[in-house]
Amino acid sequence: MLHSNIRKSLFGAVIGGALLGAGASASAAELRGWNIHVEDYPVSIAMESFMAEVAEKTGGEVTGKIYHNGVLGSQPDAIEQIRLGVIDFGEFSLGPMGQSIPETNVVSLPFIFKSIPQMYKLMDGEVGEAIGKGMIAKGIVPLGWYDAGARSFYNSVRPINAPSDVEGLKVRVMSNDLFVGMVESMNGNATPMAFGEVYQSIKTGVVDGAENNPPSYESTNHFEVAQYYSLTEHLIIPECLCMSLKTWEKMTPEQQAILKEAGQTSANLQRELWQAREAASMDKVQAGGTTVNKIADKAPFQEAMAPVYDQFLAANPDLVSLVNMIRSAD
Ligand code: BDP
Repeated sequence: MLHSNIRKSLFGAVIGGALLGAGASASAAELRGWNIHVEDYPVSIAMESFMAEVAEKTGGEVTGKIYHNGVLGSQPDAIEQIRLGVIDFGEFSLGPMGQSIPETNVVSLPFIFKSIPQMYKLMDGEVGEAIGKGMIAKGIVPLGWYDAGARSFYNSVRPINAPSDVEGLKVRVMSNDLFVGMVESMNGNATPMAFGEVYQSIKTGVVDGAENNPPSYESTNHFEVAQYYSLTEHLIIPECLCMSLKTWEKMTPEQQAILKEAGQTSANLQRELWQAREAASMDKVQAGGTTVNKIADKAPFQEAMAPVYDQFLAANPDLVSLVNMIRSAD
């Protein structure tokens, strides 16, 4: 499929050049966009609207194609590829970015944000700016912060009401040592694994469960194979629509301004769509047989996961002030 696209665009350029003269084929190549989610997911809809706005406002000079469903590769691989410019843009969770961009790890600390509105406020201000700087230094330019709600544990064995219920469970986590430490702090067995492999791994018993927000738990059908969903809401990890620095540097200042503006518009749209999808997903999983349990007091989970902070802060003294900035915010 990729090959035929490339052939098509080369063919188009040759025809354009031959018929219309050199100036007519000056339009930039079509950008390649990575997305892990299904096409009707809030992220996917917002990305499409971003690209449509960019195409329109640049008068067709910057166009792009978004490859949904993770067909361009797993998230950890795609993060490396966007840094190299093999992928031009994409929508990423900051979770798996932590392995290569330490600043992004501060939002992967359990219970760091007090609420989703607080996360929005901080990401749209100084905290987002500091994290964005770290990303740019590693070749990734953020264009908008997207919402991914809060992540909670689900599994096929038992509801989780207390940290001790995690003991002995095999839990899939995103690729990042922080999440391994988080599960181990409750004596669970953590397995880092690509998102696309989780359904089959739960089904065949390789793992007992995983943790994610309601739309991802639902859109992947994980709820069919892990029917206890326990609302620990231990991680509020923002996501970003971002562009490869290599691609960014090829854009004119006018095109960069359009990309930034469209990134922000798409973030606003995504946040709105997210609210509706979260509610719809909760309905769907419950209708599909999931048992949901709320956690009235999350303090025992916070206490159990505290060593994750201690280790992180000891290993990253330069990030202590950023962590404190978030923790002391209203
Ligand atoms: C989803 C994120 C996606 C991650 C996935 C995961 O939107 O970027 O890849 O979780 O758990 O919520 O891997």
